[in-house]
Amino acid sequence: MVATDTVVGIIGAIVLVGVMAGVFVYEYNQSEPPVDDGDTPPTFQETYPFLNATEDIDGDGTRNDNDTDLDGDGILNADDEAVNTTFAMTGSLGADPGPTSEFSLSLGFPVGTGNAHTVVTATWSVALGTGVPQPNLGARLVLPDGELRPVGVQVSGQTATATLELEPVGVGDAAFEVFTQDGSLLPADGIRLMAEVHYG
Ligand SMILES: [Ca+2]
Ligand SMILES: [Ca+2]
Repeated sequence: MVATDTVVGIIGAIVLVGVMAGVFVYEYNQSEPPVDDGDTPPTFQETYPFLNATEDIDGDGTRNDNDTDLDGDGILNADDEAVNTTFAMTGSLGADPGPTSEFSLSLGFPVGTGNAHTVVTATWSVALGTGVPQPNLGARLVLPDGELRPVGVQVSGQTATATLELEPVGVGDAAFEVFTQDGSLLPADGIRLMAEVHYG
C-alpha cells in the first residue's frame, strides 16, 4: 500500500506540475503582447495621410514615398513642417503674330492628391501713357481636367500682375499661361510666372 500510495502521490505531483506549467504558459502567452520598442518608423501614409505615395508632386522624377525632399523646397522631409510645391519661370513674348494667332508663355506644373490651396501669379512690365497696358497680355490657368480659369490682371504703375487663388482642384498636370491679346504689338520681356500648391 505504501508503494501504491507513493505512486499515486508521484502521479498526482506530476499532474499538478503539468497543470501549473500549462497555466504558466497560458498566462505568459496572454500577458505578453508584442513589444513596441519604438524603433519602427512610421509609414509614408501615416506621416502624410493626405498624399498619394506613388505621385511625384514636385515633378523631380522621384515618387513621393522615395523622395527625401518630396516638395522640392530644399528642406528635407524630416525637418520640413509644410508640404508646399513651388514652380517658377521667367520668359519672353515677342510681338503679337496676328489676330488669328496666339503666342503664349506656359508654365506647366503637377497638382497632386491632397492639394488644398493653389496660387498662381504672373508679373510683367508695362509702358505708361497708352491708356491700355502695353503689352496687353492676358493670363489663364488650365486645370488638370482641361477647364480654363481666367486670371484677372491688375496694373499698378509700370507693373502688371495677374493672380488667382483656388481651393482644392483635380489631380494632374496644370498649366499657367500668359498670352497676347489683340492690340498687343510690343514685345514683352521678363514675364515671371509662379505657381504654388499647398498640401494638407
Ligand atoms: Ca518627387
Ligand atoms: Ca521639403
